[in-house]
Amino acid sequence: MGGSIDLLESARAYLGKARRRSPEIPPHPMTDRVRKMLAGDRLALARLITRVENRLPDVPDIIRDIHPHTGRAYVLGVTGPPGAGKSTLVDRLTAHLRAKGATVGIIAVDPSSPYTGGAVLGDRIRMQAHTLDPGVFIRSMATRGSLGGLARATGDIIKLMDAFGFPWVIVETVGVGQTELDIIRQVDTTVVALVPESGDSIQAMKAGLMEVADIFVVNKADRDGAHALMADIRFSVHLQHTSGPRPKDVDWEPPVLAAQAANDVGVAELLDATLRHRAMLTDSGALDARRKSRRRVQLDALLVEAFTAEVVARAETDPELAAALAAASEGTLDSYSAVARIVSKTLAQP
Ligand SMILES: Nc1nc2c(ncn2[C@@H]2O[C@H](COP(=O)(O)OP(=O)(O)OP(=O)(O)O)[C@@H](O)[C@H]2O)c(=O)[nH]1
Ligand SMILES: [Mg+2]
Repeated sequence: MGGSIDLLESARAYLGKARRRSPEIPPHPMTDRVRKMLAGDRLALARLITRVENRLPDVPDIIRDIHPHTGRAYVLGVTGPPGAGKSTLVDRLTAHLRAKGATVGIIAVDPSSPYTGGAVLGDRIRMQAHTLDPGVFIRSMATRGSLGGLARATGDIIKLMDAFGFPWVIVETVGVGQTELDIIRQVDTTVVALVPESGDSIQAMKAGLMEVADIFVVNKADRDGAHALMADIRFSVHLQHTSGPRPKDVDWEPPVLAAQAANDVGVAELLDATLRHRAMLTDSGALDARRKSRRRVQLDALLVEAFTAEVVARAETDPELAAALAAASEGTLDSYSAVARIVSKTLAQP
């Protein structure tokens, strides 16, 4: 419920913005902040991220202005159960990327935490080796009590970091709820980190994780049970790969690697696997195809929001529309008929 109210609010803000801009008034120039951000100002980047995170009304303008500068970053997702060592892995991966000369933007999302603190604060501490490095930018995000816009906000922050010029953007997220899956679907390569001791939670998460994982890494391989877990995952991965129900756009069997992130063991191999996955996606054309369909999914979601907001706004002065909405909510009219009525009425009047 909270999600759909969110959706409406953001759609209203979005439409409000679009409406205020009449054809004779030229679109306002790029804001100073966007210009500064594109010129490499980290403070401007941080402030733009805050605007996106808080879904302020100028987000559509920001995204429009940065759009020509996006599409260059490679986006890596790291997900897995709480405490699997995701932040430590991201920290070590970042060190390896920095050693190769690449700069890195990091987004740590914790959908379960309503406040910026706790685990997210932990992320800051674990990644503090990089806080003084101008080639690394770390941003933590919590839900602030609503999951509704978190995936979209993450997607928009990826765009900001991309436009800023980071060739690598790494997104860390916990678990596999719907919001996390929506977040992970926006990355190019997904690393799933598991640990020997997570036992039951792995079983519960396996279905969802199998679907999104491009690379598995069993972290804390210094602990008992790592080899058994790796064998178990390999078996499932192979089964899924050879007899999975869905047709695949690429022939890639997710490798299952071992790591001890805290000791920087296996991290170079993890980066190698990521680079191999990236090369495979790029060479096969799948990267382009996937990004295209991702953009289409985002467009469709925005269209639904914009149309819904338009209908709600018009219903305030159009009794027929208001009646159709009310009848559908009351249950006196079925929703298919209501939609047919609403769509034809709305499209008939520009
Ligand atoms: N023994 C061992 N401990 C590790 C290893 N890697 C990370 N840790 C420890 O595991 C704990 C959790 O690590 P994090 O990197 O915060 O894990 P996380 O998955 O980001 O945790 P959340 O973001 O809270 O879900 C920390 O105390 C790390 O030092 C490892 O390879 N071996
Ligand atoms: Mg973490």
